Amino acid sequence: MKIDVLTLFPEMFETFRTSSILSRAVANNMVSIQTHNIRDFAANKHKNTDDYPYGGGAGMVMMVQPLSDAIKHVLAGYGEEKPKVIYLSPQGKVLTQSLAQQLSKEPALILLCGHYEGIDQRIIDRYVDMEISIGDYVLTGGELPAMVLIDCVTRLIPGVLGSSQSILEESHSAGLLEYPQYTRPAVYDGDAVPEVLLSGNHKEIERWRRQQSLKNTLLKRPDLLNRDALSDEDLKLLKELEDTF
Ligand code: 4FV
Repeated sequence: MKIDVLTLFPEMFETFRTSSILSRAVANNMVSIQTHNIRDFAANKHKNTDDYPYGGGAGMVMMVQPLSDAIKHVLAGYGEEKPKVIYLSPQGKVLTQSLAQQLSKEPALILLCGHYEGIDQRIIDRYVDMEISIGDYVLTGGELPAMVLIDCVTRLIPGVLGSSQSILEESHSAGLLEYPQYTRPAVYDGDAVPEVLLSGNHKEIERWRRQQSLKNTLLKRPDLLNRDALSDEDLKLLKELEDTF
């Protein structure tokens, strides 16, 4: 996957792109992340990229010319198949695991990072295919949301993560939260790992983990628990659980 990021702060992506799983994916040419400094495309004498909002009001707005030329420059690098242009904004569709799965199938993405009060609406009307929000709160810029999106999307590209198995089991992938995890030592400061996990009885372990996922989801994110989508086995586990409450 090729990812082009349009930002006023390309340096923010340096450490991000060279750390952990992402750096390996980049090294294995499974992902390429190219940052473009929007200010490099500013055609005004002072290289300004923001200006006062028409109609007055607080704050500044990112100007249409630098953004438009930056987007056109990146799009010029693509043939027929244009990449999806995504603007990170609080007005966007909230990012979820299923949206991340959908985006992980795209050959290329262009991510637009806003700042100040936002960007000139004409950029959204003319170039933006999708607005995405990482959550209902306001940040100072779109860079962190862009990194969040890159992280959760690229790790879903087959081969980027060591085992695809772990993706299938993790929270949100199966619609349930994950089960508790433990590793050595078996007892720490008097706290022991649940016996079943040391039993080697994989059927029992699977059953315990499934019940724990149901329990975590019921207690922490009941909004995620769609009983109609649960198997009879899960409903039995859930009933057993609720009987203990
Ligand atoms: C945001 C979010 C976000 C709004 C004004 C940048 C800021 C500033 N982006 N999910 N939440 N963006 O708060 O994506 O331009």
